[in-house]
Amino acid sequence: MTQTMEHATETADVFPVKGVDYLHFLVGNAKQAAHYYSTAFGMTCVAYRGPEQGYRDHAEYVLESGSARFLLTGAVHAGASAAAHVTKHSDGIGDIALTVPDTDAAFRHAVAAGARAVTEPHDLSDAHGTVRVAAIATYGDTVHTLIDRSRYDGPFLPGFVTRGPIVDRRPAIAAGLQPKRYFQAVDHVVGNVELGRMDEWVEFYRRVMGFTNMAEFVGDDIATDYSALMSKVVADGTRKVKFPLNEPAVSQRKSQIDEYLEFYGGPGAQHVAVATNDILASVDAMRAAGCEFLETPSSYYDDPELRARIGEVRAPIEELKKRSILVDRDEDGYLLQIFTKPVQDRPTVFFELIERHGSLGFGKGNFKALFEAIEREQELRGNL
Ligand code: TYF
Ligand code: FE
Repeated sequence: MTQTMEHATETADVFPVKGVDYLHFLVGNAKQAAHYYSTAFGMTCVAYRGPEQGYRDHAEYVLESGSARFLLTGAVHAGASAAAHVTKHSDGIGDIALTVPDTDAAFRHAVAAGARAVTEPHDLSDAHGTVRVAAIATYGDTVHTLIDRSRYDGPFLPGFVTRGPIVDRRPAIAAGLQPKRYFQAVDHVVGNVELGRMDEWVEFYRRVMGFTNMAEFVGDDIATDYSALMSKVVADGTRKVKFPLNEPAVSQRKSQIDEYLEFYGGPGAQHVAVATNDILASVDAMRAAGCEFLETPSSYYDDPELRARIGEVRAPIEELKKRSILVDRDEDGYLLQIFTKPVQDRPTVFFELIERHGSLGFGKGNFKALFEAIEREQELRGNL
């Protein structure tokens, strides 16, 4: 009886989400960014809109890899809104859009719970149908667009036209030189917020979206020892949408989060983790295309404690070592992960590739090695 009641309360989701709809990158040069995400990330261009379609302000490219979708927007004149975002932040993520079953209900709930309204619910239509969109503000200049696309079957959103791949990877795929897809989905999107404000944002996602705190966190103990950051993870009821939130921790060194906040010009999305089912092949292809990854010292792999802890994983440890791929294991299984260096000149947004084998965590066992690698980069930049 109690069981059933509890279950009933849990499933009465106040803010149901189907997943991350797209990540909106506002960039200085969308044409070149689309090329980079095609070549270095193996993504496929599927849609476009710009001046040719009567949109006078921006050129916008939609790239996909499995269910992961990036919208890349560049200003085509100085007064366009993307230009202001880029002037302040450089290339960055302005919108973490969520697919919802009912835009109006989600928006109403969010605003009643204290979220700032950015765009009131409205319809967008073209020959492919109608989508209903609205938007609310989150940390910094970042927003969450809320999209119901159940009545739409076009290539992306009304106004966009179908556009083919920017590079033809078919010969390389056929020759076995490149994986068909380097990743299949967005696993999590991390936000950096100001010192002392992490708990407010955890509370925001609880109140506004009904997200709950996942067990994984970086608390005071780890923060003071080596990480110089605190972190908590919020997720929707299905755990499909996961948002870790970081704040700087007070320590002797300058926190990597402080560095981000300084160079981004405020809070924002720090990294996007994409889920891959073959991290070795993906890393090889991305490296071959010029993507840079953080390096892991060989001592990480030679540590007998690590070897004992991780046990058997699906690839020989030597193969992971060659590529700087990290391993972590918890009670549910294990994961393989690796981090890129920042993907623009500012030390801000970067990516993570993650291959999960049961583990629902974020690589807690790797935090020390990872944060030391990030600090080596900070030092090279003169920001430590
Ligand atoms: O998403 C995570 O929690 C992991 C670890 O600045 C992490 O990817 C946490 C904080 C950070 C970099 C990586
Ligand atoms: Fe991560």
